[in-house]
Amino acid sequence: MMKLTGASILLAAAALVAASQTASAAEQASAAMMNANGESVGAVTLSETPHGTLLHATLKNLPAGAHAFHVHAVGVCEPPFKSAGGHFNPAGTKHGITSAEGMHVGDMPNIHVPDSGALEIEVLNTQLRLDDALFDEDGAAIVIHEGPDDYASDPAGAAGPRIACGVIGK
Ligand SMILES: [Cu+2]
Ligand SMILES: [Zn+2]
Repeated sequence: MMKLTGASILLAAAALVAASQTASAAEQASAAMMNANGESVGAVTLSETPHGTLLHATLKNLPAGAHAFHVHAVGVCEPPFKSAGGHFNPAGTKHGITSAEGMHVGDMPNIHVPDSGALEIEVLNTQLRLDDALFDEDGAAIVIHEGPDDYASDPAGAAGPRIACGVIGK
């Protein structure tokens, strides 16, 4: 007959906790979004899945209309956010969801902000991983532009100035 001592029960409990931590250790990251005045415009959480990375954006205080929504290559958000560099593009391809020579890993569909200025969306970026390429020495950022991405113009979709930025951090 097996005898469970207090110590073995504790060990079993510790193993269960370790297992559940592994299960939920799916990589996660987030970005606090701010506009050029340094005001919060919400946040984006990023969760790696077996099929890419799910971005969940809860946004506010944005101008109504269509705006480009990208992952940029540098994790520095200093207005006017040129500091965030170009689109995250580890494979050295061209820009654009509709471009045959595209697309960048950082390219994603436009967001459409209603008159309230608030929007909650989820988008799956099937190419993005929360790996060492994203979290390289200079980091990465989420950027929202004044205009929509035309999904074709290299290198940035002719989306105009950058109106919000958030450094992606774990
Ligand atoms: Cu951009
Ligand atoms: Zn791009």
